[in-house]
Amino acid sequence: MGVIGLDKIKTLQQNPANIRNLCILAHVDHGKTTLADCLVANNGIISSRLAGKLRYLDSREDEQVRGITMKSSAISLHYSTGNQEYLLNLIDSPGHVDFSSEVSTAVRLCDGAIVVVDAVEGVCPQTQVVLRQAWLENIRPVLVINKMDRLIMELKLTALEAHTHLQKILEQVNAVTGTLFTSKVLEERAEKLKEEVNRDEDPSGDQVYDWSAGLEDADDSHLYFSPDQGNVVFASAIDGWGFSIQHFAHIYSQRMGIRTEVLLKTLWGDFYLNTKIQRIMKGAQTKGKKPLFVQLVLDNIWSLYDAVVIRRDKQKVEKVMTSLGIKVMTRDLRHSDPKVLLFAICNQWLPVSKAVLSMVCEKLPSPLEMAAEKVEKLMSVGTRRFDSLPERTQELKTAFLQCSSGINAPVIIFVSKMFAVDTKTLPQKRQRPLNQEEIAQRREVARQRHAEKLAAENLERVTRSGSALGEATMTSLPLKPEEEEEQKEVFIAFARIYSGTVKKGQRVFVLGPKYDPAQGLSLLPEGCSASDCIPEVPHLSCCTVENLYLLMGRELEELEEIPAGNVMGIGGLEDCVLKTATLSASPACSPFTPLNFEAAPIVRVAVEPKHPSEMPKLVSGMRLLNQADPCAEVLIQETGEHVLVTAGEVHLQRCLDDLRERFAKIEISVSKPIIPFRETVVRPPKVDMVNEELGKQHKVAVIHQVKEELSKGPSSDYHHVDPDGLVTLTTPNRLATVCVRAIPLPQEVTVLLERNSELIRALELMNSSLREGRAMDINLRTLEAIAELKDHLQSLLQGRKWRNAVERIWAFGPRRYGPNILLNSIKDYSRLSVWQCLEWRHSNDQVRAPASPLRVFDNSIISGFQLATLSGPMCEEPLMGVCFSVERWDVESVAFSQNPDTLKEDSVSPEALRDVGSHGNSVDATDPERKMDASSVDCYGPVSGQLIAAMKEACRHAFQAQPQRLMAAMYTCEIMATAEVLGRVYGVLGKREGRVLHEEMKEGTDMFIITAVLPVAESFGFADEIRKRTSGLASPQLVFSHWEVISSDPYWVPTTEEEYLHFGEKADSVNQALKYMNAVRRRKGLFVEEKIVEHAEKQRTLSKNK
Ligand SMILES: Nc1nc2c(ncn2[C@@H]2O[C@H](COP(=O)(O)OP(=O)(O)OP(=O)(O)O)[C@@H](O)[C@H]2O)c(=O)[nH]1
Ligand SMILES: [Mg+2]
Repeated sequence: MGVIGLDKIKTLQQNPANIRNLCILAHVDHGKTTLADCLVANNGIISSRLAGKLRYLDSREDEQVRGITMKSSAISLHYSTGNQEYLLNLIDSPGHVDFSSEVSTAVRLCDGAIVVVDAVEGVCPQTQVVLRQAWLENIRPVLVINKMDRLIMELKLTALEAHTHLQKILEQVNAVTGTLFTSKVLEERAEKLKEEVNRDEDPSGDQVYDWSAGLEDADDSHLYFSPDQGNVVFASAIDGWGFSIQHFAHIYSQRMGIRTEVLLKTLWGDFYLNTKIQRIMKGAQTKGKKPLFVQLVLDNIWSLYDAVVIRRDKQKVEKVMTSLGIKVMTRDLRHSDPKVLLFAICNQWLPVSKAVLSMVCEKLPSPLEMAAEKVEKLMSVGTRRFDSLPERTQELKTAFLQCSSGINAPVIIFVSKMFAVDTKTLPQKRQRPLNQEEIAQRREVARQRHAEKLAAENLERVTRSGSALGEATMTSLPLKPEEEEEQKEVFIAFARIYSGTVKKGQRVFVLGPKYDPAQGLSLLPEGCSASDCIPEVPHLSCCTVENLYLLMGRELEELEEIPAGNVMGIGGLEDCVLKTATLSASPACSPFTPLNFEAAPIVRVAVEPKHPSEMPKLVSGMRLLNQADPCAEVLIQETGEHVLVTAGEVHLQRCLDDLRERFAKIEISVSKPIIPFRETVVRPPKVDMVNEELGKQHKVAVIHQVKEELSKGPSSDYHHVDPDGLVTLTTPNRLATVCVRAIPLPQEVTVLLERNSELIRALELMNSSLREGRAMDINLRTLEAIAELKDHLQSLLQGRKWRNAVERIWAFGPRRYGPNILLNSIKDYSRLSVWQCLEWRHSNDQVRAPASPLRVFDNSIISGFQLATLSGPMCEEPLMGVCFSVERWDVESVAFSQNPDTLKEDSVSPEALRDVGSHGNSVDATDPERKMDASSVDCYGPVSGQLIAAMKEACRHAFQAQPQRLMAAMYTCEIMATAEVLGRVYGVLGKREGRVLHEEMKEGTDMFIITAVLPVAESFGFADEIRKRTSGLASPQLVFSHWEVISSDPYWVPTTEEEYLHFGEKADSVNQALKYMNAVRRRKGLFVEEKIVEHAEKQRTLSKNK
């Protein structure tokens, strides 16, 4: 527990004004955990000699071995400055992209963040990501520029050069926050303007003025990082030093008699000291003078490094030490490694912990200062607006803002993740030092036991009967199950309490993400609590807070109660909380918005136990893993395979290790990663495979041949394919016919749909609630976004082919929000458009669909389309970027009689109604043809079902009638490498089908930054290979970026004369798309057309070379 007692922390927890909840964020390896070590050492939890080497918060073995953090973990620290004492709940987060979900769980619980940037590498991709995450959660950041020693020792910059370099880094960081800020202000301004436009007749005059005024008026001073604002610390965590310019301003104001305020303003910037007139002047750069920062700050550090590490000048070192008033132990002074001496000096002169902690206490907000905007954001889920929530829910906002821990304050807690710990490490199981009383008690128990034993022995000697023995063995038996239990993992919820005081044993409501407070309040009796017996409410359950813990890195301390504003661990929730949850004592509370995850899980593998009998263990292990990881997903596929989906290779490795060693504890075998593909169609190519333009004649020949093949195939009287790709299909009972054509969507449209899938999902939800006549609170912003999406689609879908297409969109798919479109091109069939919710807003009235007999089967067409887009004909992967246009659709009137829905519809033709007999499906027996139809219906099932199948098949055939392509998932990666290894990096990229997008030199260093894209299919082992080939100098991070069409046609066979000449008759050169496609088909157990060995004798000629 360190030097600070638990009691002290308990008292500090009561005073939210002096609590800081913060996390450390950065790109991978920029030194977060090392910095955390220094802060932890300041509390005496670890020795300061080990600070930076131990990486105390990396408590897992694999974290220590690999040297990267994989889980975010929290520790409570104490810091006192002046007469104030603070409690800091510090969360260290991982920087590797694979674990960015852990960052999301950390930022949610914090009010502030320390953003760490490597002084050499500067702003890296993950730095931008974490800055954005901090921004999205409205938490205030401060900056630590770490690894300053590398500027001296590695880059060998002079102090002046280092100053310029640091300025550039600050500019880069501020540019990122600047963009985030501007976009937000402009968005808000645009909103306000819109309102003004509505009110004002002619707003054009002051529009421009208002627009710029928005940016200027908005207070962004707290937002930018600048040393004179006091929110930047320069540090070298490994050497134990760090400072803010405040520190030096205080020193020099005493020494030089300049006021501190003046020094604070001038120490960072273009100022210099004019020694002649003893004044600080502006314009150091133009006059070629040393800026103050270099002269008064950096020069001192540079000369210390020079004396201690570079020249090892003992006398100078001693001189410096006496001038700074520092004493070090002789052991350190004589140590063979100069870094030890350096650490000893720096740690006393400029202790990094003090610099960082005082900045944190001064600049980061306490839980009392939570912004109202943040509360509203947390409480309004999805499309729901804050002001549409029930009044009692809105009142809870004050509870958040007050952060009161009084008895009347409702308990509100958010659990951002569940983490597993070994039961052995729980404080309940840990041995504590005993106090006098306990020792006396134990002594008494031992004495009694001894006496009993003696008595038993005596008894045994006297009676010699078996019964006494039997009893003795019996008493020792019950120990065993306990031992087994010891091995178990328990789940602790990683949580923060926003209001009230939570007590051990308290009952609270668990609000699921879909819980609606309005519904809850109406169903529950007034004033009920979680301990009452309550009626069933959807997405609401109750649980008991069994244990409360203070999180202390590797250890936990048990607490009885925790007041508002603190980060904590809760035990006993594993049965009611899966990954995240909102806990509250009041059913009026609304669930918090879900966490923002930056990376979607993409790498999937199938796992199975080595010994089939251990399947149940694997299943329960996978369940635990799913709960313990915020991002990993566990699925059971229709084929019965157990699939694990992870964010990347490193994450996968960690999940598998966890499964093997902690959760399932069995040997497992793991399939090769399952690589996702998409299927699409493209426009017919203009050139052939040898880049010869396909002339008209050729084209005709090619198409002719292809069409011939097609028509030879499955075409029958149920199914017909036109030469231009229009597919006509009739249901087996011949009652319904659909004509469908597949058209490739322009790429921009696909990207737009893909990016807006959440919005489309919201649109679909609104439509369905409109259709069912349910009232729904619709967020105006969402509606605007939908209208914007519609406009955007309209602007992208131009040309004759797409005339009026946006209005005619019937559905999106698969799953109703995917990147494929179903288009209604039927001449005389009108239906409600997917954009009906937009019109609903204007008319404020239930929109009625135009009457049409076909409406009854509308859903069958949509379902068929959803099925077709979910798995395509190439290798049963989802489709992407395909538009299916339904051009004709006939349903025989007799079909309506088979559909019981018809009765409810008022729009059906009278003829159809007449057909409905008294026995439901039976029809007029006097008509012989009808009779035959009816019997055929019986054997093929209901018409709606047949129509689904027919539509699905029609889509598949229409798809096959176009040139088909596979789409591959692509990663982007940014690789930093020195010039020497650049060639090898290119080599590895080339071998794996990667493509370099651009390459630039990082300013001030000899590093190149290469941005490249790489197919996911080729990425396994990529990071390792790069690291090996470059001797560890370059290490890439892969982030999923987009889907890309693989240009080669998997079904390609040579058709033109040139192609025959070039590729030969067999054309068996490598076809990447075919290779991928066959691999997927093989995995799924589908038929793979393969030539095994065609001309066996030819192989002999090959071996002649040997
Ligand atoms: N030269 C130098 N190296 C440092 C400094 N701080 C940390 N390092 C080294 O940088 C490496 C990474 O440090 P970590 O603290 O593990 O980095 P991290 O940001 O926690 O990394 P992840 O958690 O994996 O994202 C280690 O080898 C440290 O020794 C520093 O100030 N100077
Ligand atoms: Mg770390």
